[in-house]
Amino acid sequence: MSKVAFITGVTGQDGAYLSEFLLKKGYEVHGLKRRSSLFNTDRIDHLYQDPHVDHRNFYLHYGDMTDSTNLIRLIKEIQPDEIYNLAAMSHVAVSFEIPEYTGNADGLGTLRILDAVRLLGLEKKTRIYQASTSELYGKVQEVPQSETTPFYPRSPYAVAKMYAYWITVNYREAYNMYACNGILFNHESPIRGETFVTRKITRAVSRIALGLQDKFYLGNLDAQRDWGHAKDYVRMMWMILQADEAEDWVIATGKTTRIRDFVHMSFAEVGIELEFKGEGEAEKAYVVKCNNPEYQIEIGKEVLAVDPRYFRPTEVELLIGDASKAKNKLGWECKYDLNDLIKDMMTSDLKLMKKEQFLDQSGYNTMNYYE
Ligand code: NDP
Ligand code: GDR
Repeated sequence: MSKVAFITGVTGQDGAYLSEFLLKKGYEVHGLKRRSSLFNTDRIDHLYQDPHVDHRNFYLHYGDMTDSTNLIRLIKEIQPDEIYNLAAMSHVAVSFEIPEYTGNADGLGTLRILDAVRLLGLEKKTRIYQASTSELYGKVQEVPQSETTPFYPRSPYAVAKMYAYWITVNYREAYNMYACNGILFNHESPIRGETFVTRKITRAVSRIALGLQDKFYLGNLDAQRDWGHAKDYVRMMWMILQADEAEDWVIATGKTTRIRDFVHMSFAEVGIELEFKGEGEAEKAYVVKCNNPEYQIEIGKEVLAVDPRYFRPTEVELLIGDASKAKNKLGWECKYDLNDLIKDMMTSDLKLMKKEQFLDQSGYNTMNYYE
């Protein structure tokens, strides 16, 4: 009998990679997807199976983290061996705009999953992975950050995730459930949401190199993040649920990089060298050299400016994780470093933008919305 997994947030970056990973391992995978007015399954369309054929191993169910009865009914039907609770309003800046919804989906949503398992008497059968986050560390208390570093959340998102973290620990201790927090540091990929900073950069750099866009805008260029590749991190989610004991785990690369250096490195992938001038809100980046004749870009061109509208009311300035526990006890290691990650993202975005360039040159309107 194959194991059965239920993934909330299946249409997101991690949900898509985790589905691929578990299907390869022979799991039957069930995913929770939201109803939307447009198709929202781009990232998992290659896994889709026609519901009219027999012997499927990938199923999608409509649902929402804010709907308890929906979650109880689905978990009752699916009887999962493992639940990966990845669904969340995951954008830190947006959580300042929709704090109540964020608390409901990200905080109470986690309670709904845990309580559904308890209510259905599945405590002994079902193992639960909770997508916790390095955002819990927030205002720097200690570096590098490990499982014992105190939390100091700095956004409605992080506060909601802090509730989710502790309710997971509480259900483990109160009801002897196998429930774990993976405290994952930032992880990115070619299918990262377009409004997170890494993907915003790799998309904009590709468009600028191909002449589809002149410049782009960012907020805080000095924040530092510990960036890994999502493929490495979903493998770890699975490893966490295979451990003998239910525990909480930090997953990180142990290296941190400033946003401005991610910008430099992404432009370097297309042979463009930049110089940053000015300070704070007046800071801008200009092209100083182009080593790749494929890209016709003017020397001295301004390609990046700071826009304070991307500043956050409270910022997380420095994240750098210590994943020694996961390395020593679970044998986890990253296959990708930051250079590999940027190469992967730039290769993919250049390919996508070349399609856009073709449409543009053929007289069709292409994307004109930037966030
Ligand atoms: P994404 O934003 O790419 O995906 C989030 C998923 O949650 C999407 O499938 C989204 O659906 C779904 N979702 C959002 N709200 C609801 C809701 N109310 N009900 C049901 N589904 C909902 O996030 P990632 O894949 O990057 O991250 C996965 C999880 O890990 C999230 O919980 C995130 O907070 C957490 N995390 C992420 C890190 C990262 O660096 N990527 C680091 C640490 C933690 P739709 O597609 O319809 O929007
Ligand atoms: P983060 O990721 O907030 O760390 O949360 P994001 O990529 O949004 O921001 C990283 C840093 O970049 C700065 N920044 C900008 N960010 C965005 N999105 N857009 C900009 O224009 C911009 N300019 C500068 C930010 O201020 C910040 O310091 C991600 C999410 O995946 C969470 O769900 C997850 O929990 C954490 O990572 C770990």
